[in-house]
Amino acid sequence: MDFKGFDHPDRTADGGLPDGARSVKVMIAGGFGTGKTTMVRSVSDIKPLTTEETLTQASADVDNLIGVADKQETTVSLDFGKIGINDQLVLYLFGTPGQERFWFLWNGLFKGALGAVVLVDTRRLASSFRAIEEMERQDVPFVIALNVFPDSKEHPVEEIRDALDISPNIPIVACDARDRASSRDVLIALIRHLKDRSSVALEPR
Ligand SMILES: Nc1nc2c(ncn2[C@@H]2O[C@H](COP(=O)(O)OP(=O)(O)O)[C@@H](O)[C@H]2O)c(=O)[nH]1
Ligand SMILES: [Mg+2]
Repeated sequence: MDFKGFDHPDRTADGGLPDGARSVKVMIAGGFGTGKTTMVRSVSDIKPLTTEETLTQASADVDNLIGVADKQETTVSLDFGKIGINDQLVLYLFGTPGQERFWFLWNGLFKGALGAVVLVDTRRLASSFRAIEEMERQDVPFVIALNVFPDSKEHPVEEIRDALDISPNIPIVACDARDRASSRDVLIALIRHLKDRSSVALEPR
C-alpha cells in the first residue's frame, strides 16, 4: 500500500499543525485489542476500509533478514477512515497494524502524519507501551485516549501518566471508542494539542 498521497510537506518543524492545513493524516495507534478498529469505524464519515497485506509483500528482503517464520501467512490489517471536522479540516485516519515491531516494514506508514491517538486499555496498560515508544521515536505528536471498558477501574490521570511515563504536556482523555461523539472528541483534543504546539513555535523569540 502506498501512503505517499498523504504526505504533508507543510508539517512544522516542531510537529505542530500548520496554518491553513486542510487534510491531515492522523494515526490511530495502541496495543492489540485497545479499540483502534472500533474507533476508526465509529467515527468515519465513509465506510471504513480494512486492508490485509502480507508482510512479505511489504518487504521480502527484510523478512529474510529477521527470519520471520511462516511469513506467507503473516498478515496484518490496517484500518482507514475519513472524518470532516469542519469545512476547513478533514482528517484521514490510519489505524496502525498490530505487531508494532513490524511497523518499519510499512513503507511510509508514518510519513506525513501530523499526529496520533494512542489508545490505552487501563486494564492492560503495558499493551500500549510499544506504540507510545514508537510515536516518540517517529516524532509523531500524540494524545492518549483511555478507552473505557465496562470493568475498567477509575484511576487518577496522574497515576496513569506516571505508569505510561509520558510528559505532563501530553493530553490524556477518556473515551468510548464505540461512540462516534466520544471518538470525535478525542480527535478534537488531538487537533487542539497540535495547534498548541504550533502556537508555541510562533511566539516571538
Ligand atoms: N466495552 C467496550 N468494548 C470495546 C470498546 N472498544 C472496543 N471494544 C471491543 O474490544 C474488542 C477489540 O477492539 P478492536 O477495535 O478490534 O481493537 P484493535 O485491536 O485495537 O483494533 C472488540 O471486540 C470491540 O468490540 C469500548 O469502548 N468499550
Ligand atoms: Mg484492529
